[in-house]
Amino acid sequence: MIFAPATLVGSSGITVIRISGDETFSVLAKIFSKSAEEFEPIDADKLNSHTAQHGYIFHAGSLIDEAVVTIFRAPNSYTGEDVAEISAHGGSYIYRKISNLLRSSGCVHAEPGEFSKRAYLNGKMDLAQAEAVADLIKAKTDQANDLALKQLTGKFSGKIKSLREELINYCSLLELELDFSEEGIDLVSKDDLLVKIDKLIERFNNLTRTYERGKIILNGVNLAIIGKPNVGKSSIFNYFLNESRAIVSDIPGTTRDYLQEPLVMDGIQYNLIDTAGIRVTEDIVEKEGVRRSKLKIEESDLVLEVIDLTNPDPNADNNVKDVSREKVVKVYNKVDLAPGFKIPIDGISISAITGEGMDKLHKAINEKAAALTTGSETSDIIITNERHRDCLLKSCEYLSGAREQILSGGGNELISFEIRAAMDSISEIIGKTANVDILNNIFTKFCIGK
Ligand SMILES: Nc1nc2c(ncn2[C@@H]2O[C@H](COP(=O)(O)OP(=O)(O)OP(=O)(O)O)[C@@H](O)[C@H]2O)c(=O)[nH]1
Ligand SMILES: [Mg+2]
Repeated sequence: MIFAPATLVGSSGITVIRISGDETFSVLAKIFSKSAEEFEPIDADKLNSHTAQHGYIFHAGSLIDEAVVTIFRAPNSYTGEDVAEISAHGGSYIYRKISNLLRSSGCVHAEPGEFSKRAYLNGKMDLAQAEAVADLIKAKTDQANDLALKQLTGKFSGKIKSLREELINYCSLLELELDFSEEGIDLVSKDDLLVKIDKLIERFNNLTRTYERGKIILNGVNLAIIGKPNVGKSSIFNYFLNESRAIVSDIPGTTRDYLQEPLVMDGIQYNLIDTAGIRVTEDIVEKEGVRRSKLKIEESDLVLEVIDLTNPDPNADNNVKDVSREKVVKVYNKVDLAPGFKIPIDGISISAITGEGMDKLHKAINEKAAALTTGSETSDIIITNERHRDCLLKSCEYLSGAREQILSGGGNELISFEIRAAMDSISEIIGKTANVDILNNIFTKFCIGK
């Protein structure tokens, strides 16, 4: 039997503690009483599923808390096992008391994602749906939430299942034909099969291509603010976050390491990154900072190239020479000091101090980010998970193998072998062929209590 807090523990109205396993209700009977005066054990068999029971938690005859317990009897629960959810008062003291009580009654603290893992193992959801639970919790925007919901409600799994069935169908026909080989009966036209496999490869490739977009929607657009020291990068970073997060000073080289903060603007999630000013330096720490800034330029989806209007660097573009133009937003900062300075037209002029031009900058960034998150693909399903993408790529390789076999006149066994392997690879997405390592890798990334 496992237990874990399903809500954050601390100063809050309530804390929900979830228990799952065979003995859930007999444990509950040992600690839960309908009377506050003294401990009166409840009859665990009389706790009907999908009811909320009001009562009191006791430990060795002493009252710990007043609580409501929600009852879910197997198999109609999240995990498919008997589940009780104790809604106790918030606060770490009460949680500690109840968790000690549960431990002494034979429960063990759940591993991260263990409830969802049990739900998967008990057939309550497939692997892609279980992964969607984690994505839903992580989602910060409408788009990310929609994608996770599509996956959670089985739309994505349905698509994978139908692709899988198509492959099973081809294998069955190829294998059946083998049984009739002596009679020379042709059940499958190899030309037709080739056309179908080509179509499948195209569909898989289309799905795989959606990953770049899906990843950005789910994890956010990485937006790095880069430029020479003292141009105002940290000031812009703080302006966007609306707080004094990064140290700002007129000493060039103030920011030594990059800083990263989440930010949602116009429904798009960003990971905003302030970087160390790029310059040639002998200072070992600053050198490392500059190296990291360059790395961030490579890793980012968008780059904000900042130039000081009052002291423009003619070689500034060198820092982004390897980045495609669609990814770069060029800004001239300190426009409030503009009188007397020529304002170039190849960028947006802003002031991180007065806020001038910030609306324009905001719009330019959002336009570029929107282009990254809205694609031209025909598929209505978007892949957000690297594991799913890898399974599809592997499957495509086997389909290409089947294609080769058909073209080189390979026998039905060889063609069918490749198609079966392709099928196994996509089955891994929904967990039909996933091994223990894959499961552990997925569920340990979940939060406690989910
Ligand atoms: N007048 C004016 N001053 C600014 C503006 N933006 C930044 N500054 C000033 O410029 C100086 C440098 O700003 P920072 O934001 O620390 O610059 P940085 O690019 O992060 O510098 P490093 O961390 O050293 O690379 C500070 O004194 C800021 O107050 C602006 O729009 N107008
Ligand atoms: Mg800085």
